[in-house]
Amino acid sequence: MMKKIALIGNPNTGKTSLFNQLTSSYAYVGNWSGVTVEKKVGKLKPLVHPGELSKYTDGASGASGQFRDLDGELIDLPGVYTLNPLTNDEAVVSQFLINEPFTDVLNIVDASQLQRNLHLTLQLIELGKPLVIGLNMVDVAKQHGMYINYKRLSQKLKIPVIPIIARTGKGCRQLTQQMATTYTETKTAQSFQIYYGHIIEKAITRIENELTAKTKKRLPLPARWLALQFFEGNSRVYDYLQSIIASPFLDQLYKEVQIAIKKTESQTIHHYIYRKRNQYIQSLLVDVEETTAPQATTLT
Ligand code: GDP
Ligand code: K
Ligand code: MG
Repeated sequence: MMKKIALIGNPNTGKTSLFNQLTSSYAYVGNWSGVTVEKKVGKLKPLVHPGELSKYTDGASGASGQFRDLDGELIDLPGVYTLNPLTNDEAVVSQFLINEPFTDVLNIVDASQLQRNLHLTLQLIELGKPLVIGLNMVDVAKQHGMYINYKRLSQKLKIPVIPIIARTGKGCRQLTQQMATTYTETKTAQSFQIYYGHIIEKAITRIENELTAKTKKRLPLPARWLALQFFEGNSRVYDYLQSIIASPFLDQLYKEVQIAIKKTESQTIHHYIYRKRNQYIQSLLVDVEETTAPQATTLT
């Protein structure tokens, strides 16, 4: 099967560097429709020769012992900190996720800026598509005396994490090998969930129920992701939802949740959801950030 892999990450995390390492030729270069934001699609190049396979099949990172050829395209999306479209770039990414057919997500994460980067990662996990994390800039993190225990990060998130240095290409073969390993969408969706508190959780269920009642269609994205993005104020997701659910229902529910969160938390829904993710990230970092090099670090 040909994979269409969306390359998503914060600005300046090495997306273009990684794109150039993983692709050989452009399948397409142009602009995203309606905006002057560059669209680049490249054909993945084979990075592992069958004779070398044993070196790159690392059981701990999730790859099975057998080499699988990776036939597919990589789509270089604009760098974003969140999916909530306040800028053109974020709008392009949200629009892409809702409307374009893609099979997998490759999330590039800056190891030296983990806390900031993981906000996007959590939203991509909620998306429920097969997801691999390319943990980039591990050399920069090391210069700061910081080591990310990527195996533990992978265990916690239940997502494959491959350390890379996109500038030199280190780790890229392992990354390709990991992406070639198939796993199901439901596995990602069930892998991990943040609990957003009873007000938000109840409201998510109401959106989920309304979607089930209003359409028999298979949704392109999980109802939970759509609901969370809607409550964060993602206007592209709102537009999508109101093609299925009547907008008075959405507006009324949003208002109720807004009032409830204001009353109990004295903040906006958007900030509340941000803070919930941040709390989780803080506790995660305690577990995965180390100041001495673990044995397994072989990249630098
Ligand atoms: P993008 O904005 O996400 O597309 O990031 P770029 O690929 O343009 O990279 C931003 C800068 O970081 C460039 O100067 C790259 O050479 C550099 N860079 C990318 N990956 C790495 C890495 O793993 N280590 C180091 N030290 N620099 C990197
Ligand atoms: K730069
Ligand atoms: Mg770039």
